[in-house]
Amino acid sequence: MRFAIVVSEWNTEVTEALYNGAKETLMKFGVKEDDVVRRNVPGSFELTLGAQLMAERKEFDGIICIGVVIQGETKHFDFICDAVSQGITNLNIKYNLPVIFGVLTPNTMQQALDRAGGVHGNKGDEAAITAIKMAVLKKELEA
Ligand code: RBF
Repeated sequence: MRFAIVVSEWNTEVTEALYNGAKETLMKFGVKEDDVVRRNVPGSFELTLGAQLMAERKEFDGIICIGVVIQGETKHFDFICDAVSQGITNLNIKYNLPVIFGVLTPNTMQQALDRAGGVHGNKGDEAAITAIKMAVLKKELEA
């Protein structure tokens, strides 16, 4: 299977840890390194278009979107989270393709770090497992 990972460049300390977790988990489950394609976007708001451009290539079994929007640090929190969650939902339906919401929406940077390889694990790993599960489900149901 082949996966795309789209990574937001805001809060890179966290998004890089999420990306590394996602990529390593895909590879742990047998995906080849050459079959994991990464592209960056400037911020989480751009994840929707980044994922759509990947979906248009028709070469991936799933797309993982990674971003971090910290509630306590931006008044734009609701606008960005609403836009990207709705945008990613729409892509799932438009392309009939797993497009995974790997976006953390914590109150503080510490809560983000706790979920990016800290005390609460790495949500990038979970995003990768979700992508694999949904890609397998799609293959089974479309076979
Ligand atoms: N992008 C993020 O991924 N996380 C953020 O916490 C975040 N905060 C932002 C706060 C403000 C005030 C603005 C203007 C943008 C922020 N962005 C953030 C960037 C946003 O996702 C997008 O890249 C820009 O709004 C350009 O479309």
